[in-house]
Amino acid sequence: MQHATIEAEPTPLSIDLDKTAVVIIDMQRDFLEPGGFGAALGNDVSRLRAAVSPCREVLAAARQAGLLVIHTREGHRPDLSDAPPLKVERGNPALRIGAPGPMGRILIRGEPGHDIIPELYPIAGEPVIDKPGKGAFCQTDLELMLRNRGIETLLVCGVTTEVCVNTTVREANDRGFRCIVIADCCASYFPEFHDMGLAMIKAQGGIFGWVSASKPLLNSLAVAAR
Ligand code: C5J
Repeated sequence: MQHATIEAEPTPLSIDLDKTAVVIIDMQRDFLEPGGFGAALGNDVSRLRAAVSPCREVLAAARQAGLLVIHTREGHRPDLSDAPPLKVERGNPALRIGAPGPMGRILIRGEPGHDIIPELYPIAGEPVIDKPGKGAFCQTDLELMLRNRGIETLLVCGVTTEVCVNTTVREANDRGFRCIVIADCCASYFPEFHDMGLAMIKAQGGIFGWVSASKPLLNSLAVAAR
């Protein structure tokens, strides 16, 4: 058993690294690059880039420490059979889920835009969870994978803070997992939603979880590795 103390809000935490996984949410071209789903919704996708470099550092440290790393991708089957019509039918028809775009059909599995950005690309052995919704536990085998490996704590990174990160953290919290959201490894198209999304997680004594940052986490992982 290898413990690490993590500086976090609302309280510092001691976690068992053997029971800890890094979960990287939806760092896909469709959300981070022009011409994808995020841009189709009218967002300035450049706002999400701030999370890439801290995520890379955490990913490298997690791999070095031998932590389980899980990646998620939001998207749908090419025939849209797993996409709720109400999700598809929103917005400009030319820019909807399944419409053709510069990175292939928007938010469709197997298309270039659906894939994870090269900087954070999974390596062999890192599970990739394809999810049809915002939460990573909804209609996926994520919970089964975590339970089979005895995971108790999730270090959560990714985009967007108030949508897929928050939804996943709430789902995880209700299932009894301890979530530590790594603030600078997350980002939103709306800075104020990023801040509020993190505030909501750590409020009321950590009602959904804890919030830390990449630097203290990297320091803790380095200490634990000695
Ligand atoms: C959104 C996500 N923003 N990954 N998805 O629709 O947060």
